[in-house]
Amino acid sequence: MTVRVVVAGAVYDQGRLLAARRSAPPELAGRWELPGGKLEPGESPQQALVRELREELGVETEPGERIPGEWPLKPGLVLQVWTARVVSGEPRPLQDHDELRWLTRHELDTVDWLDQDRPAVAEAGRRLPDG
Ligand code: DCM
Repeated sequence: MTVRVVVAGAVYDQGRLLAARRSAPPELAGRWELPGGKLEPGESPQQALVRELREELGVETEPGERIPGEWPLKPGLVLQVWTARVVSGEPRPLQDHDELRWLTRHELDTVDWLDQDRPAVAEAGRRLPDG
């Protein structure tokens, strides 16, 4: 079976990490994630991330580094995470999400993250300032 990659962004701005609450599908709705989506054929993970964040949030972003690790989502689908920063626009929940929050390091546990995102969120949190 070919394994498809879902790429998600640990999007930083001013010492905070962006969390997005899913509105669909029903089994994921209400849970929080690092926004992203599936790679299209021929795309690099960074290209897919920039496209997904543009489609879902209406912002232009610049990918940074890969957060080490790869997490299974369901058979045939794995999650990879890259850091990114917003270079233009203000994120808005345009599709797939109904709320966005910018979280400081100390606020990371205040939302109900999808289980499969938790290791990446923990790793992303270590890159946030202490303050
Ligand atoms: N997904 C996830 N965690 C993320 C991003 C996506 O578990 N940070 C899952 C939800 C879907 C699949 O990946 O099952 C594809 O995502 P989307 O529907 O956003 O394209």
